[in-house]
Amino acid sequence: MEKTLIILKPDSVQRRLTGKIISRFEEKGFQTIGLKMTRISETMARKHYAAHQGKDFFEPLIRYTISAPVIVLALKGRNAIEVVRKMMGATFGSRSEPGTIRGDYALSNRFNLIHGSDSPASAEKEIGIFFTKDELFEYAPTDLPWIYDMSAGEII
Ligand code: IDP
Ligand code: MG
Repeated sequence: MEKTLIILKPDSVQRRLTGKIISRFEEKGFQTIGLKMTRISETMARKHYAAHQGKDFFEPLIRYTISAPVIVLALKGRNAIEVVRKMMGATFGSRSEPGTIRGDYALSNRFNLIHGSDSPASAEKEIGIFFTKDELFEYAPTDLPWIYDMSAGEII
């Protein structure tokens, strides 16, 4: 099972889309293991987006990220990183496929509603930036044997 870090960015909160977006992940079968509202500090934003430092969109991206509160989620599920990225859609709202979160709700190439980790290494790092150990929960969802076929002892 893989873990991933989601940020429902300031435009998701301002546009009251957070419930709809979280529902998509719940309905898919992901397990929420951490969730909170927070305001990202400039230091955290620069750390989170360090890979983009020096690019022309870096400073506006930082301003956007800290412009209003966000909701951060840690999700767990099979192949979570790739599946979540597919559900998010392409980076630019103007290019993302209908049926994806950005494709259905975003038009901007910057205000694109959501962040999702792009690799196991960044997921681990990002979950560590946004959640303390006691804000992450280990529990057995009662519907797990209906989300996956676990009848033969492995998870299919
Ligand atoms: P991702 O969020 O799909 O992983 P990244 O390339 O990691 O996309 O870029 C991080 C964020 O920076 C994007 O989600 C978007 O908000 C913003 N961004 C990326 N490219 C551009 C651009 O060319 N112009 C303006 N903003 C951009
Ligand atoms: Mg990215």
